[in-house]
This record gives sequence, structure tokens and C-alpha cells, in this order.
Amino acid sequence: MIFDIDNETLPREDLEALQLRRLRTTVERCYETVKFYREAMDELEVKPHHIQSLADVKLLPFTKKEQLRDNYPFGMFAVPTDQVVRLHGSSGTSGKPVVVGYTKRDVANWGELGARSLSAAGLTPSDRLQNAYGYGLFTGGMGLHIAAETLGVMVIPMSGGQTQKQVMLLEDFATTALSCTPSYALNIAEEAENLGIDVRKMPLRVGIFGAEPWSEEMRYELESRLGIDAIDIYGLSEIMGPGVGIECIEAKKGLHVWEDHFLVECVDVDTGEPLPPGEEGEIVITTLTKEAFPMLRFRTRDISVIDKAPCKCGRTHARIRRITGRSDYMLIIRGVNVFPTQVEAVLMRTETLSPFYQIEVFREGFMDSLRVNVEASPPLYAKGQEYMDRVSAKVRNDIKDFIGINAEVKIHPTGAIERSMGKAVRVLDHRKKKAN
Ligand code: DLL
Repeated sequence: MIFDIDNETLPREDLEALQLRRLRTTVERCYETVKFYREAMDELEVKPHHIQSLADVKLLPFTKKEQLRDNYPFGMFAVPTDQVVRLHGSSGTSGKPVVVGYTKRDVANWGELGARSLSAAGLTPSDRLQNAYGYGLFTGGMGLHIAAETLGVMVIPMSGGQTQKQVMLLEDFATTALSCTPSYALNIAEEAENLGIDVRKMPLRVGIFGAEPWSEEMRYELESRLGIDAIDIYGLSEIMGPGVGIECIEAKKGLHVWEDHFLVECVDVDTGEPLPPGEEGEIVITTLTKEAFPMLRFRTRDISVIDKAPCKCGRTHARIRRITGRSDYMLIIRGVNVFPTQVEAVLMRTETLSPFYQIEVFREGFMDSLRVNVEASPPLYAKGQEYMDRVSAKVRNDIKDFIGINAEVKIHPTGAIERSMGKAVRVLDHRKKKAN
């Protein structure tokens, strides 16, 4: 069902006219109220009135994550802090988070877009959503929570962790939808199997999975083990949180980005030049309605492709292809670009392996090397070392064939690889930190 039929099916011409109006207002507000934007625009000698068409967005400066950090905590806010009713933070690996503020209207818009997203994933008020994204500064928990409440779905605010209890409540509450990272969903599936509980026989029917890259092969794995439709949801704290985009259940082919609220571009990672539709590059987002934390041309570092072709679901909003990785997580192994999701795809196609893995990168002299750590399924492990060596040689060959790199493949006993409660750590990089 389409939650907001008028806006979600706007003819593209009207949608783009609306985007232009909102873009101009946003740029004016940013210029007038945020010192950082004013200085960055002055430096490029661009003024708000220069924005006459959507293509003029390229005149505006980019905003990078480092610059948000430099303005910690509230330097990027475009409203006085007494109008801010909510703070969230980006999941920074270390140091200070990027702090994002929301006005009352921002929170309400987030709820609306979240409701659109859940509805696109096939949820209706008769569903029950078990929300296993973490609650806290991370936007996942609160984001899905307000999405469900706005759509009128019963939400079970479990947060991440307590995996046995997650399984128990899925059963006891007859939960129909589960939201969490795909890696945590796998963890829940495993826990249920260990408890001898068949989730496929439960009412659970949809998974709302995102916050980390995952492959199409992972989708099949989750769909078959949990007996659900697994839907990809995208978002980032700097822009809003979950619900910037989502797949529709009708097509499951690309994520609709809510273009009346976000202007999305795809640019060349190295040059920053806009790319024609259909070409792969870095997604750049400008917010069109945010009050407290408007964002001009945020470099997401997420690699994707924009597709403006009509979708069979009837929504007119453009789609971005499943995000396979971030430009800063791309490994360059002896000149070959590798995303962890490519390795994931190969591993998942190997039936005797269990889908838990972690990649290590080493540097010896000037050479980078890769070790793929993966778990044997219990039947494979039972067959002994010699048999496992054969499987690891096969996987090594497959990685060479499909990705073009040599990697050591180490098969571990079941349970050896750390289980994720939220975003999985897929890569352990033992090289000295690259200058970036
Ligand atoms: O991960 C927001 C979110 C919560 C999205 C729950 C979906 C569900 P951050 O912690 O700021 O926010 O991380 C944002 O996560 O730039 C991507 O690199 C990655 N990411 C998010 N969704 C996806 C996805 C949340 N569906 C960063 N596929 C983004 C691939 C994703 N990567």
C-alpha cells in the first residue's frame, strides 16, 4: 500500500519543480544561518540566487564528514538549540560523534518518511514490528520506532542483544516484522535453530534490514532461513536516519529515495563531477526540508547507481541500487578493488559454509594480502580437516574467478567468529592506517 499516494506518485515534472522550490529555500536558509555554509559558498563565489535549476546544485560546495566533526557539537545547526527537541549521533568508530539535531517538524517528517518506508515494505497497521535496532544516539532504534508508530503498527522496542529473548518474543507476541541489521538477523536465525525453534512456522513475514552493506546472496539466506521477505532500508544519521530510502516489496529492485525531501546525486568518487544516470559513483545528498540540520551536498561515501526509470509499484521516486559498500571500506588488494560484500557473495554460494565471516588485511613489505575467515557448517566440520581443506581450496578458486584476487581462506569451527548485535565488523585491517 502507498502511504502518501499524492507525494509518492507525483509526476516527475511536478516532483522536480517541488525539489527546486525546496532547494532554493534550503540554500537561502543555510547561507543565512550557518556560518560554515556561508563561508564555503563565499569561497566558491556562489550566492543563493545562483540556484536557478536543479542542475545548479553542482555549484554548491560539498560537505564532508570531517567538516561536521570540526563543528562539533552544534556548529552546523540552523536553528537555536531551544528549538531542537532531539539529538542523535553518527556511529563514529572513535572519538567524537557527529551530532545531529531535529526540530519538532523534523521528527514529524522522519515519522512520515518512516511510515512511507514501512508501508513500501508491505507493512500495515495490523502488523507487529519487533525493533531490534539499537536504541540510543544511533538512529536505528528510534527511527524505526517512530516509523512504526506513525504508520500505526504495534512496535516492540527490543533494541539489539538478548538474542534468546528476541526469539522468545517473536514466538510469544506473534511478531510479523523484524527490524535489525542483516548480520543480527542471521544471529537471531542461528539462535532459534540452536533452540530447536522453527521461525519459518511463525507469523513473521517481513524483515526490514539495513545500516550495513549486504549482498543479494545474504537476502536469499535470510529469506529462506526465516521464511520472510527481506527488504533493504537505507539511511544515515547525517541526513535523517533510517528511511531515506527503501525497497518496495513489489519489485525489491533498488531503494526508492524520498525525493520530495532529499535531492540525490551520483558523483565521481575522485573528481566529484556529477555522473550521468546509470553510472556508478558516490551518492551525494542535499536535504530539502530539514530545519535543524540542513545538509548541502553531503558526500555519503556510499557507492551506488541512480535509476529514474518508472517502478512497477507506481512510485515515481528514483531508486538507488543496493549499496554494496562505502568508498572508504573498499579494499585495494594488489590493484584490484574489493568490497567485503563481493567476498560475502562467494561464501554464501558455498553451501557447506555457514554465513559468518570476517576479512583480515595484512601488509608484508609493499604487498597487501587478504585472509578470509569463515565458519564451517556443522556437517562440514564433522567431515574433518582434509575435506575442509578441499572446500577452502574451492572457495579460494572462486574468489580468484569472481573477484580476481588471491586470498587465503581459513575455515573455522562453528561459533568461532564473533556474532554481531548491530553493525558487523567485516574487516580487520592490520595495515598501518592509510592517509585518507
Ligand atoms: O545506519 C541509519 C540506519 C539505521 C539505516 C537502520 C538503516 C537502518 P549511520 O550509523 O549514520 O546510520 O550509518 C550510515 O551505514 O552511510 C552506509 O554506509 C551504511 N548503510 C546504511 N544503510 C545501508 C544499507 C544508519 N541498506 C551508513 N545498505 C551509511 C548498505 C547501509 N549500507
